[in-house]
Amino acid sequence: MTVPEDIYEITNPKDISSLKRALVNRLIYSIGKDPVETQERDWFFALAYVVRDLLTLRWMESMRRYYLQDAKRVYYLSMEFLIGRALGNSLLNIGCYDEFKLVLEDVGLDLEELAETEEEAALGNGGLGRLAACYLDSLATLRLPGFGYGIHYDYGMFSQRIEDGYQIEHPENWLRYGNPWEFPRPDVLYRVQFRGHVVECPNADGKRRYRWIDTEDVMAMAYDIPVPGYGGETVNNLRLWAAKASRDFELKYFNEGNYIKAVEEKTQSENLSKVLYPDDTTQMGRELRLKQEYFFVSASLQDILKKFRIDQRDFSDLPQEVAIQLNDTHPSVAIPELMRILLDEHQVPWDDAWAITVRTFSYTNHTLLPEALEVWSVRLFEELLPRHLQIIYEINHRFLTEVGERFPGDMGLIQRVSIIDEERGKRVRMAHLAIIGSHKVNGVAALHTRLMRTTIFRDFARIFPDRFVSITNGITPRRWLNQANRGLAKLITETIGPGWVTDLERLRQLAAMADEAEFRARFRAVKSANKQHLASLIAKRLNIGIDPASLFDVQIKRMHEYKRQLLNLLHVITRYNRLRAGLSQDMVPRTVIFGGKAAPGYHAAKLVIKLINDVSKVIGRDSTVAGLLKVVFVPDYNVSRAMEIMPAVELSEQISTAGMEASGTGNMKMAVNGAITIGTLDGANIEIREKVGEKNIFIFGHTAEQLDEMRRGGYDAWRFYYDNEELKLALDMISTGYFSPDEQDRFKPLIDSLLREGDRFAILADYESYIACQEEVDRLYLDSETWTRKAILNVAHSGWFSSDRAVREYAERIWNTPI
Ligand code: B1H
Repeated sequence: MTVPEDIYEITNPKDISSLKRALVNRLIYSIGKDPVETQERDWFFALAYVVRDLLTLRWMESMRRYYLQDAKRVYYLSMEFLIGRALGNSLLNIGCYDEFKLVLEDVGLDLEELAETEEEAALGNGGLGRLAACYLDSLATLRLPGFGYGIHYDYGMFSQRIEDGYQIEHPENWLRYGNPWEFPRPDVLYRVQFRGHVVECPNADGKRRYRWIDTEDVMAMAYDIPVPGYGGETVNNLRLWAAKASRDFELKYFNEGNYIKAVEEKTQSENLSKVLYPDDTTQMGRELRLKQEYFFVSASLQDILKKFRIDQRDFSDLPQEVAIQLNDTHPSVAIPELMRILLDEHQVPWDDAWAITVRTFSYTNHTLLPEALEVWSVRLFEELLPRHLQIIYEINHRFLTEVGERFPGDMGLIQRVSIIDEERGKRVRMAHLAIIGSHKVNGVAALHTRLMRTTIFRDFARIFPDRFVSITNGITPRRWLNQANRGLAKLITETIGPGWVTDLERLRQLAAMADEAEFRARFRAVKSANKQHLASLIAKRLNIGIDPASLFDVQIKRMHEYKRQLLNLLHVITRYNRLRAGLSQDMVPRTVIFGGKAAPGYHAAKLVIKLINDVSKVIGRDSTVAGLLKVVFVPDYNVSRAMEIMPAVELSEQISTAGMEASGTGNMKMAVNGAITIGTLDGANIEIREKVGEKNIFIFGHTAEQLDEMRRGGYDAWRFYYDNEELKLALDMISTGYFSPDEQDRFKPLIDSLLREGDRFAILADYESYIACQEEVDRLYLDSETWTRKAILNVAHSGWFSSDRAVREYAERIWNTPI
């Protein structure tokens, strides 16, 4: 049916009075509140519904367009989508921000304030989840038919409170008041099987056929969240699955007359999508996690194949019509699942099924850290997914046979590349499965990809030389510059026009402006206003006063040993000692800001949070350094906090142990917001240096190769300790309770890990050059014109880090859906 245009409530989204009517209508008819007695949250929901309505029309148009174009679809499968708040982003993307601001003023409300009432969708841990959200934004902006699939967690990332300096985790019930952006789709429901067993039954044609029976099933119900591209033309979809009990349980127990038991079991199976695992870059190997993985993969594949109209089409067309990107190995059970569907449900011969599968899937690796690589015990796999284990064995058998033929006599090779790790009690190595079952495997920065090919996946790079590619991560300029930093966005637009929002390389035109004193002054004024704004937020929320004129030195990211927040603290303590020794000449007043969550079971990381807070307390109470040094830990770092902090950063701390941070993306956000990086030659820092120029970045520390060599020669932690008096002093202060007089050996475990347990993250080895580099930072900051010039050049040369560039590369080099 066709809908007459004049029936739409808002015919012109620039027409303030029709927007206002729509808003009040939503308030009355959707929320059920009288406008004369309405709370801020009601207005937020009313507004969100109006915006969603505007998105929905465009969303339907986009879907129709894709259908008519019969375009190849891209599906991004991810356990995490760290979306953040949606209101401001949606308004800016559809170009109605100012209009709605006026409408709200009309009813006595402030849009920015109202936006704060939105609960953020924190369905992710950190970089990996935020990357997925940035890529959805770029897919829509580039008008690509790209769809996210993930899990509709009831509880996303925990919220962090700090009590007595310690992290306390609190569950974050983000759906408490409902999610105004999502459409529940009770009619989009798929059955997902677990457990049971496999039987072999001969087919009519005499071929063997396998059936997976007597399973315990859970239903997956869809929730759709619209994803608006910039300009508002295209709106794509993120589909998240929630677990619903299947009716089987109920019938079984009801028949036995056990009503309570039936309801209990129902709750149990619905627990599957209850909570996000908060274990960034570590694998926990828990049964529920594997269930979550298969649950959303199974539902997504059923949905993808339904849209492909599987019953009317030839499977061999699948790779021309569909590309599926696996965001790390978390969804890699999709590979045996597609095989199972093709083999068991559609009787496709193995070789054909395998060719289709490999051409359809591609896999992004996000880390080389051994503790993050997913492995599942064969026993658990067999229990939960017996048919998949069989298929994995068959994939492995065929693969190893081929390898044996190509590299005869190399038994070590066979063992090393096998999907099954036989050494530590038989485990399924998901990365091996993902590599073997994908036509492309990508790393997320140049160094990361190189190390992937030469270290952990060296054997695979030999077997599949063309399979490994590098696609450096990117960030969306819509959220991270246009929305988060309105002041800088305005200055940029006034200078080079608005085109940069969808073509970030245009920022290069700012390079020439770096030499103009007037532009530098305006740029400095923007940064200064952003710093003042952050200072006022910190004053309001934490009751801490910081000096907006001091250098804002910022490390915000997950708490992890490899990210080396402890190295940053060693600099802070050294600086403190120098100031107290009266060495304050040439030293710039600094505010050192930390923010980040630690995995709840990660004791070392949690202890570092406590140390930051203890150091902050001691320094804060010492009047001799007042106005010269301050340490602030910002609690509950999340996407919203990031958007507040990024614009105010002057010094971006990217100080991971070389070779350990796959890419980093906060580094890009800060550079494009006019911060200067202090960092190691790690992850995307290397490419940031390449783009912004080595004169405009502070690089220190050992390279990955140097560390490797040092380790092979035997790493002598004590030598660094005895050779550097300032380092020795800082370490002794920590380990002897200078910052924790109430519990003197509180931090001894941290120091032991450095001195007695080999300093896995080379903090001691990099201390000296870090301190020297920080001295250079001070020198440069004293010359504010030169500092500003370099900061502008950082903005001007960060255009390449747009997620639009990254997504284009995926489209061209992996998905074969060029733009
Ligand atoms: C990254 C993860 C990750 N790498 C396991 N790996 C997780 C692994 O809950 N889990 O099981 C969660 C997350 N996350 C990050 O990905 C890298 O450390 C960053 O360097 C990188 O920028 C980011 C995006 O590629």
